[in-house]
Amino acid sequence: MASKVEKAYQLAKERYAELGVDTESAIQTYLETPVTFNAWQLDDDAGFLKVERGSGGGVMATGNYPGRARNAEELMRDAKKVFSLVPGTHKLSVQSKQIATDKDGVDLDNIEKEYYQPYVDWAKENGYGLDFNPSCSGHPMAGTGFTLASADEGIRKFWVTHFRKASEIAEYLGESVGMQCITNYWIPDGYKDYPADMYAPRVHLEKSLDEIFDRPRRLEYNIDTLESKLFGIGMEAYTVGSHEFYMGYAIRHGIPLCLDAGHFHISEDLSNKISALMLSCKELLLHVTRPMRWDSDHVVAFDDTTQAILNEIVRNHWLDRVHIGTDYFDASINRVAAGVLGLRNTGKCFLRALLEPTEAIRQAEREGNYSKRLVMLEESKTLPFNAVWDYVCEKEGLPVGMAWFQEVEQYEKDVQSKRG
Ligand code: RNT
Ligand code: ZN
Repeated sequence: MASKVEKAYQLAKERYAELGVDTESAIQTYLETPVTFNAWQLDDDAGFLKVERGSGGGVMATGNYPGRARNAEELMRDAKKVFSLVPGTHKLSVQSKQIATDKDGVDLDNIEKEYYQPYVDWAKENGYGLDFNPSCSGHPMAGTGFTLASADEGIRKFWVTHFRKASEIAEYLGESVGMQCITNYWIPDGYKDYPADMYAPRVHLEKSLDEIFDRPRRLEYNIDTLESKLFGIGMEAYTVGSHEFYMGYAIRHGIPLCLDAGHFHISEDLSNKISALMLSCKELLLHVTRPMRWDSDHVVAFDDTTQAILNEIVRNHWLDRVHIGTDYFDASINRVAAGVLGLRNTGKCFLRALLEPTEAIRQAEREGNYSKRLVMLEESKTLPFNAVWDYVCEKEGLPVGMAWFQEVEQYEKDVQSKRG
């Protein structure tokens, strides 16, 4: 006998079919397309290096909810729990500082691929992919506020070495896992107050990037992407790696950009930037996040801005050129719950985008019938999307509705609450 969920799905499927939408193919695309979850939600961006942590670095996890992952083993366990409660193909974006080794003396300029081998084994065993990023925040060598854009050759070289090594490791991750790795480069560099020279640090950054990319890269295994930002904590006046800086560099060198939804002025619309950039960039990486008043990285919600971003990629069939990743970290609630919720919300927006009767709406637009376009866009918001989502969860053997939360509560009791 068909379950309640199944019956609701059959009715929804008919409704969508009347509008020319094939729910089965939408579900298949949804399940096959990788979505990356940011591992720094689970360790509060702390990393596992034994070197003394520096302050600042432009980002900060706020909240002191107990039970964060204190090492790679705990991190993988938590990430696996997250993935087990979200339908789809999963990738974990690991930071270079999240080393999976106890070895003494490991620092960012001497990382080796074996320090990440446990992630490779874990990913292969579970059918996940891996993404990567070189991490600057909180490191003592970032203490002056400058890394790749530093005027100090010692500091600049340290970071160039780190980024070059990280890029090679990322290729190794992609090659051994069998799914291309996507790496995001983000550096905090900038000034708290207005500088007299905005140009020189950008010249240094350009030189560093040239040095990092000056090696034969194995793009089939990894692509590096450049992530700009308007400002960071403690860098309110000036950020070296601004949007214009990286856009220029990316286009000149054929390197993909990473667009973080929190890295623009709060009234700017990220979805509107994608089609403009796709004329000049072959590929993009997205950092889906929820900026509240500023780049606060709240847990992704099922909201209009996230929906608009996913709509844009799906409407234009860019799933092979625009890579979907998340970037949020909330340390004031259970981190696994935060992980599941943000990822499910990203997934819901993705599936809902795949279910939009886009062709019919575009037809109204081409005919200049903007009343009809608006009516259709509004009507499509209340189509029986949730019946399809529930069905995907049930079909994939996952809890339906908010039953996943009970599993997280149990996990908290059994695992996270026992951490010191
Ligand atoms: C920081 C950027 C960047 C980082 C990661 C860890 O503001 O958003 O994406 O969060 O590289
Ligand atoms: Zn980001």
